[in-house]
Amino acid sequence: MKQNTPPNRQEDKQADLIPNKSDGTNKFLTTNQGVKINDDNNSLKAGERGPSLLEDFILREKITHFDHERIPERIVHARGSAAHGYFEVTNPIPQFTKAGFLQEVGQRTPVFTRFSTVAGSRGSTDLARDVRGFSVKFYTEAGIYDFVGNNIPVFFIQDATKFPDLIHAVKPEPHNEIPQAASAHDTFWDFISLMPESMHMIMWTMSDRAIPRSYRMIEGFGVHTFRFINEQNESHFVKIHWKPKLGTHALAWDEAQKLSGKNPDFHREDLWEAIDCGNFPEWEMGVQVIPEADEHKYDFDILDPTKLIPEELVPVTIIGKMVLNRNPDNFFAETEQVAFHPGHVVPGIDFSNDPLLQGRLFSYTDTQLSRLGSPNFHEIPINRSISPTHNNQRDGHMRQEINKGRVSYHPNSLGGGCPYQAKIAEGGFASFNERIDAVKIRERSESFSDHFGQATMFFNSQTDVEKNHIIKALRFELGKVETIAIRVRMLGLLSQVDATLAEKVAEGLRLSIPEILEKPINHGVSPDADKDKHEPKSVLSEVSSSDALSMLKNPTVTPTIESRKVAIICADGVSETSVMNMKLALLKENAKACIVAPYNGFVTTDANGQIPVDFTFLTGHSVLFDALYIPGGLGLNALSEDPDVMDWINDAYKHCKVIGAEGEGIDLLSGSNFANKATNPDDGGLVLGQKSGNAQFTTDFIAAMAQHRFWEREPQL
Ligand code: HDE
Repeated sequence: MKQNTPPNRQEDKQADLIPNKSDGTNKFLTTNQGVKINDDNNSLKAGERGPSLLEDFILREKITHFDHERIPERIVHARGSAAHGYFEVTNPIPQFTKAGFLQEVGQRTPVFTRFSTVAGSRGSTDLARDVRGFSVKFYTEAGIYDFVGNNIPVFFIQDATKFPDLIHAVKPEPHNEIPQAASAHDTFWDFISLMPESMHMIMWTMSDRAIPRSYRMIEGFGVHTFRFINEQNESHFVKIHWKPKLGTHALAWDEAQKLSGKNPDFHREDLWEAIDCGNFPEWEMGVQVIPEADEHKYDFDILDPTKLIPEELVPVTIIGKMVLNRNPDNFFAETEQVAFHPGHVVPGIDFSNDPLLQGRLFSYTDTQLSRLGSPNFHEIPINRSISPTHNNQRDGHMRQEINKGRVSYHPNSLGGGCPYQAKIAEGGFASFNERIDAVKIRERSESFSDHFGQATMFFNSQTDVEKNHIIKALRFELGKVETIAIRVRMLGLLSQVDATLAEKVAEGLRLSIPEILEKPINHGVSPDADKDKHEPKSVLSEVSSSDALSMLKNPTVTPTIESRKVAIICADGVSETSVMNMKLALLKENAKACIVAPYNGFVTTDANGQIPVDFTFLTGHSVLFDALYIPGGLGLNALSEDPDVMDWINDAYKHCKVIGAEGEGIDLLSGSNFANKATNPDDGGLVLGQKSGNAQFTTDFIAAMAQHRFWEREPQL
């Protein structure tokens, strides 16, 4: 029955979590058994200076619990950050799916979303060149639906059985556990150079997608083709996309590496702070829907996870939006214990036969068993469904549920047949009845043999700046590979993607591109397989270039500086009017201004006012900010003697950021690496105002910041 107002279950998960929350404010300190503790500072001893006694149950309990505080980290995606929020339907598509949470405009479902890096361990840097995980747990009325995707729409490999090999290759090398959270080492590129199917993904991971400015500025992709099932039990193939409201933006690679030292929690902090101050990150969810009849229509196989469907062929239809509006209360209880699984689906969503997806359907529950230690991980509050659960599964470590009665089997008569099965019409999940008539075979489909076509399409789709970043990333990564044969093999593969790309990388490595592409003995096929049939091919895509694949060409988002951070460089004698004007102007745009000075405490302005200092040149760095503003005011000149200040300014310029300067602030630039530009600017990212307090200046500065970076500066650096 249709309701007048759309169901709003947004708060249901928060309500569900309340009984599990605990707060010690104004409470006695107790043991886990509820006994009040009188002395938490001294263990029980035989005499003041004597040995400790085994009898001390308070000490034993405290130390034992501490000894077991750590659980195994995720084997991949160990480093992550998460937040609560909601998903709201904006454009229902009942013609494609009967999924209950996608039916009505305005309908809200609670979500918990976790972003992650892949290769690094739990304590590693946020700033690694890496894929980012994008997982969304939907607490729907029909049970949990998990979207478990990445910020890149394709993957390295086509078959799940290669996943352990891929991860062993990218993780720190096993003999010395070096390097942490980095793909720039021999074992990774050895594997990749023997797996031509990875070339499309390599183009993406070497692009700026792998060094995002913020988790709030990444896209999300389901990677695999899934199925939507409607009320008539008709199936459509579907690819799921998330598009960030703030657009997709990247850091500079040099900046990312410096940030790893200055603030390895940069992305974690950015997400936390944005939510904390009400700048709620938002994404639109879109779908590419492909009718069953079109399964074989394209020049690639839609079951092949190394392929995307160009938006030119199947446009993305936006169906809803996700808003993240609440930080977790406890990192371990929520972010660490949340367990995602691409196999957690609800009626209306089903799987395709993508062999990578099929393997994932096994892996995720299996990994939770060792990570969370029990088949009862679904009872952990963050994983608990808000729709009721009843079945005949029993017992196991840490069981919370107290099942009543003597019946724990089905069918039964003693329990009146309960819990009973649901008809499809009552919401029972029934797998899509796909017809399969096949021989059992351990082989890859020939339709998966195009390993280069879409890699070329991706490279073609990039702007010159983006192409250059890919070339430099490959020079960096392969330059760190010690085995020359691996570098050469990679050049051979790159030459299949794009001749200029390969040449430019080869130049950096001082190597020649091999004339004949070395045929690896085993590029993902068995020694008995028909080699000709599985010869890696390049099928040139009917879409030779797709704007949606370029971050810089993507015109869908209105430029904004919302939630961006500006460092205002100050010293005693700084112009109060300039600082205040800028602060106010930035505040109006919902951006953040931080005062930076040579010392903590406050700076005294030219009007004898005092402004509190947020960072010193020692505690911060320009890599932590999106732009620099150097106001006028006598006293600023003193900063020209400080090498730290110059380092801030030179790096901001090098990382193609906007630098605004007024009055004496401009003089400060004369000591920088780009002093010539500062007197004769032909660079839109250098905003110079002669007079302090000029309104046009702040407008120009903000407009320049909204362009994110001035990458065109790079060739002159
Ligand atoms: Fe995962 N992956 N994966 N993966 N994956 C895990 O599950 C696995 C793949 C993704 O925030 C693990 O709970 C296999 C593709 C994300 O908690 C594990 C294969 C995509 C996360 C696992 C893949 C992903 C994981 C480790 C190849 C993008 C983090 C911890 C067949 C569509 C979820 C865990 C979170 C986590 C297995 C490939 C996304 C071991 C076997 C492709 C975002 O089960």
